[in-house]
Amino acid sequence: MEISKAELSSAAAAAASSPARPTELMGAEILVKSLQAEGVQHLWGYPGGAVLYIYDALYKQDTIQHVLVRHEQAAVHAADGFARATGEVGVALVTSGPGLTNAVTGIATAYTDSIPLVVISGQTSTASIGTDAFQECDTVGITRPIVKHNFLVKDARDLAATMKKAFHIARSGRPGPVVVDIPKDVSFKKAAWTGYPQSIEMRSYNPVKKGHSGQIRKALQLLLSAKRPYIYTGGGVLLGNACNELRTLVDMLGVPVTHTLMGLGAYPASERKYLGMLGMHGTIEANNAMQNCDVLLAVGARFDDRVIGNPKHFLSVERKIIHIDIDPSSISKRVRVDVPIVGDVKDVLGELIAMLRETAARPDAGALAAWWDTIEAWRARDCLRYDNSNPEVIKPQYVVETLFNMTRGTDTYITSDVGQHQMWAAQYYRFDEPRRWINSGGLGTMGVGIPYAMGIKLAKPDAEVFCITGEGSVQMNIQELSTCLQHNTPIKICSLNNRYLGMVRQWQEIEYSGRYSHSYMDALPNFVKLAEAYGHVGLLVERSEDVEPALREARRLKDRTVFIDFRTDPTENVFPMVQAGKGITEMLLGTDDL
Ligand SMILES: Cc1cc2nc3c(=O)[nH]c(=O)nc-3n(C[C@H](O)[C@H](O)[C@H](O)COP(=O)(O)OP(=O)(O)OC[C@H]3O[C@@H](n4cnc5c(N)ncnc54)[C@H](O)[C@@H]3O)c2cc1C
Ligand SMILES: Cc1ncc(C[n+]2csc(CCOP(=O)(O)OP(=O)(O)O)c2C)c(N)n1
Ligand SMILES: [Mg+2]
Repeated sequence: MEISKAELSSAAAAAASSPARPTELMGAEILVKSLQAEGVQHLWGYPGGAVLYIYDALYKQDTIQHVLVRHEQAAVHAADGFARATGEVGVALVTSGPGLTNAVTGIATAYTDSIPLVVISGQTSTASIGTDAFQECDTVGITRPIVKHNFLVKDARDLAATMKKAFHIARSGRPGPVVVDIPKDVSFKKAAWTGYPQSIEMRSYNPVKKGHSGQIRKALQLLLSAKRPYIYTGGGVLLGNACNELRTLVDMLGVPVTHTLMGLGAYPASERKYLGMLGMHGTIEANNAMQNCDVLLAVGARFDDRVIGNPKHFLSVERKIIHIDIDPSSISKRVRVDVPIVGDVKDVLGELIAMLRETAARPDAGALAAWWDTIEAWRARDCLRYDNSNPEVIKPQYVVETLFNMTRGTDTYITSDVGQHQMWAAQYYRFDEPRRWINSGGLGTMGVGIPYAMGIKLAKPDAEVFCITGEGSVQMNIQELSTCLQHNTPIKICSLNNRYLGMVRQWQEIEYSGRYSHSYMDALPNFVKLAEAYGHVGLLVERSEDVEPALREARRLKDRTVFIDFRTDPTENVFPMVQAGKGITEMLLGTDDL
């Protein structure tokens, strides 16, 4: 089998003019042809016995670039980062047994944030399944709770249709990861190839797109009658590519808007109508507006516990809630809502805007002005202010702010890991565009930062990709620095090195009376030398005045991966903070509140 770019385009032309002549192909070849038919250009993976026929088929084609990672977890994270930044389905390939179990964290991470992935895993041959064969594991069983769907392909004749289904399920409705487990003999056996299916029928899977017009009209009436309206949006607006619709709606109504950690960039952060992120580390104005609004429009957001805080406190006030979500199981899951609308956010907001255009009615201008006055008073407290007066100490917030000021308006992607640095990145980098902020929210997986960045850089070679990380998280997938070199994905790693598992230390300080049990990062490597050992550039920054020059130097070295080890204030905490069990307006604003 030779599947070249030239063959692909002539095959497409031939398919359009005459019915395809069946040819016999190996399962592995059918798989590769299916990926090509899906337009897959990048694939992250790691070989092993059960997938060697697939690797052989990949060897004989030139349209899909395979990236050899150093750990399967990173393969899935890289595919996931690619999917988050591009909106396309990310694809990863792993071998059976340990290959798959290594991929589990990546799959679960994508699942909790509703990211479309197809993960292909090798499996032991069909005849040996269930015999404790070498590198056998129950992939379908292990991944069942962390996938949107999974398949075990038992016959090469089913491969093309299964791949078609897998891609369709991953990207439609509420997106999510799909695992396709392929036994070795299925990738070896031959079957007739009549071309990739144009369409597939799945009677039991028909996600709703269009919302109920009656419910949308009710929602509009509520919004128009509101005295203190508020729009709270989440990852669903980005996943549904509905940022233009959101922007139109917010601007037509003139109402305040907030985003969850997963929704940053949906509405430009530099606009006044944006109140900042809400939730555990949200701004005063975003959280107070959430509690004090009289009509709340929730769009593609799932009322996470980090967003509403103590549910009793959240529900202790009267407000009407409208909830738009494509997944009926998200609605009234954590908070009972008044106007549920099941549908795709783009369709529903489109219809809402059309109805709004048909009427001259608008929210009461006087009431809205008073609401804005209240909000501005909250905003005036400037809750993200921090003390940057000591030049001997690098404040982590300052690093992020400086990076934002330097890259503002450019084609820049920011990935992060998990911890305090993640929250500072979310608070101080002001995202004006969607899909520029790539992080793990639901599972909170340390170790995603580098793989996310290298996945994005491959898809967006002309963009600048920064990974804001911590010295704890970055060590969880640091081996991928090697992949970055081999596959030429130059990224910039900004490690806010506080020598602590800072987020853990912060909780121990506040909730465990300062008993710092195993949150100190001792015996750290020399990150500069480590970066150099991997063939990259390492920079050490210990003074505030060197932050900007170091970032400038990293950007100047366009084609190099640069690791900047910023030695930041070890005891800085993330504020505002809503403690466990507290209401979202009961925020700690600084160390004085402790
Ligand atoms: C250390 C740490 C601190 C955190 N602190 C905060 C915090 O302060 N504030 C905060 O907000 N989060 C915080 N998080 C993240 C939090 O855990 C959740 O991941 C996040 O709040 C969930 O965001 P979301 O509601 O937008 O849901 P997502 O997980 O993004 O879910 C998206 C929703 O949209 C729906 N949807 C998907 N596609 C469509 C479509 N096309 N049309 C309609 N609906 C669609 C889905 O069904 C789902 O219900 C923190 C995480 C960590 C690790
Ligand atoms: C895989 C994994 N293990 C443990 C945790 C719990 N956890 C959350 S934040 C954090 C500390 C992160 O430390 P670091 O990367 O240095 O970031 P900092 O908080 O210091 O900015 C830990 C251990 C996690 N989120 N993920
Ligand atoms: Mg740290």
